[in-house]
Amino acid sequence: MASSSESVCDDQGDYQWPWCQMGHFGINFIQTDGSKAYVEGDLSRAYIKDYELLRASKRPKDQKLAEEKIQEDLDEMSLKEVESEANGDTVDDKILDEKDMAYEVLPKWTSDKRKGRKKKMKGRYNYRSFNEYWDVAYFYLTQMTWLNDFGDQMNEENKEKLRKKCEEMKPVYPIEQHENLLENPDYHHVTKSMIEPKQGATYEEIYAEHCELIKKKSEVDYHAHQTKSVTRRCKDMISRVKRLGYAPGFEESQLPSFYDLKTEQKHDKPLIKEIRYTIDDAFSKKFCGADSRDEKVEDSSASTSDSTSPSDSQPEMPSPVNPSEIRFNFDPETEKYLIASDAEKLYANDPEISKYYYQRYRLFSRLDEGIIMDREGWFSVTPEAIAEHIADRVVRHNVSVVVDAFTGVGGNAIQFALRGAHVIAIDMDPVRLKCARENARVYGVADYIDFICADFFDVSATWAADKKLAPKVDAVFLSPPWGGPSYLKAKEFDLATGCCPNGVDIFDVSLKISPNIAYFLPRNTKVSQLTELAIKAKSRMEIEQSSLNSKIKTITVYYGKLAYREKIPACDT
Ligand code: MGP
Ligand code: SAH
Repeated sequence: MASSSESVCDDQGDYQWPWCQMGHFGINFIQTDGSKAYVEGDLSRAYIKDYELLRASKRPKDQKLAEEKIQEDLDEMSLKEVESEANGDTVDDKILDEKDMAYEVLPKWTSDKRKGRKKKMKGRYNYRSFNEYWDVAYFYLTQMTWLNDFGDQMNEENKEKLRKKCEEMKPVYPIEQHENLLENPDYHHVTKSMIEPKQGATYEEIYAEHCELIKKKSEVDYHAHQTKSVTRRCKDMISRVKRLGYAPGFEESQLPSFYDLKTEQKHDKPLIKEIRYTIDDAFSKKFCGADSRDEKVEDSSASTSDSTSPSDSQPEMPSPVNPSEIRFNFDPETEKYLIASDAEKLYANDPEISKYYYQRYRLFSRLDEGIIMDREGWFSVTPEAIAEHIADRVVRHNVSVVVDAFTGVGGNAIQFALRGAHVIAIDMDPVRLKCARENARVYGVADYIDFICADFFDVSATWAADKKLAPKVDAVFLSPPWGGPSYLKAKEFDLATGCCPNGVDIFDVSLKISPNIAYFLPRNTKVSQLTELAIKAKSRMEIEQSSLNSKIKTITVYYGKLAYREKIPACDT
């Protein structure tokens, strides 16, 4: 089901931060309408570090503690470096080791021939068809069973000769049921019991019939074995993907249990289809109905107002205003509640936000130069180093116009612009969009960003309805609300019900603008749902974990030409 390519960290030198392909997968789907689809993609990880920004953000009373913690981390890192250097390893070797570990946990294609890694595992070879198996096994199967049935009629010398020849011709990877035919009672008296009543048959006729019978029986056993092995590999895949820190999106218990071999032997139809269907069914469950978006918008406003409502202890913040009355120029007098460097006082009794305040420079390294943010901005802005990396991934040769569909306070839009893209920044919240514009000014890139205060769904519909209004867009970046900081409470994040608006609808709408999509999501988002989006996009995909100082913080899923495929030339800057 999965394999890894030959080269190691191919693009590593190409991105600003070390990047590693953790594994490669290919999944066959049989959808509920019976149609087939195939998705190929990669699991990857970006190793981003921002210790300096984190260290600078700590609260004074925590300073000593923070220094010690960071020092510990740094010591541990340098210790590891010293240890691995002593072993002759380089930093690349360390990533290589991690990749190798990932490689080891992911199931491999049988054709994958990594030097020195191929182990002979009995019964583990995956033949492409029964015919392929029969080609390598027919001599052993027909002759050994002939010996089982008619050996008593041969002299000892011939018997021994045939037995030896059979052992020589035994396939390297026989299926489990064929491991030891001499001892397997199922393969004794197969022909004898059926043919003996036919009086007067010649040995040639009996032999021909014997071969037919053994072929049929072997085919049934072969399919039973394949089904069992697909189930086992799927279970392996699920648990190994979990071990890499992803949320597969379905449980091992959802896979069918091993079937009753006795009953199955009555069918001579390949069973592999059935098991695939069951697995794919788990992938291809229909998402909520078409109206779910409207519900979500309502939910979203509910949860937004919830999550943004100032806590009792907070200073009074202005009540919502009519968008038509919004001024897009920031007024430091009337809107001082937005000034990020003053947030310590503003959110003193709001632990949810003070947590972010004490990481403030990792959000915006230039925070003290006039950055502004509202409450939702604090917990949803993309940490600067991650946003920088995403921009590095997205803004390459052929990407010059990026739509940031959920701009928020501008964490990503600013980095796309700094990287040289022209950005169309959309957000339906006028206050947050104002923050984004002011923040872009702080970073000197406001002139490279068009700000549109609107619902992304309306913008997309308008562009789709009138092509003359639609700009030429190279890529769409999506970072919608995840329903507030509680998104990690559930074991797995559901794209459809967790995002507001519905994360699947968002993707559908984005596809109308560009096939090149980067989707910024919780680290516990169901892989199965992300894969389903790739079917819609008819594209490859890459699920990249952002490891920030060794903690997997978020994921970014790339579709279309943004997904890892081969070395992409870096931007000429
Ligand atoms: P977090 O909730 O701070 O997780 O979010 P963390 O750091 O694992 O929490 P901890 O309690 O384990 O320390 C991590 C990052 O995800 C934030 O810095 C944001 O960049 C992003 N993020 C979080 N939320 C709730 C949202 C959201 O609703 N929308 C978007 N686009 N990003 C979010
Ligand atoms: N990446 C941003 C954070 C985005 S938070 C940053 O780094 O700052 C998600 C944003 O989506 C919020 O600002 C919210 O107002 C906006 N949003 C929610 N629904 C929207 C919609 N339908 N259309 C446009 N923006 C929307």
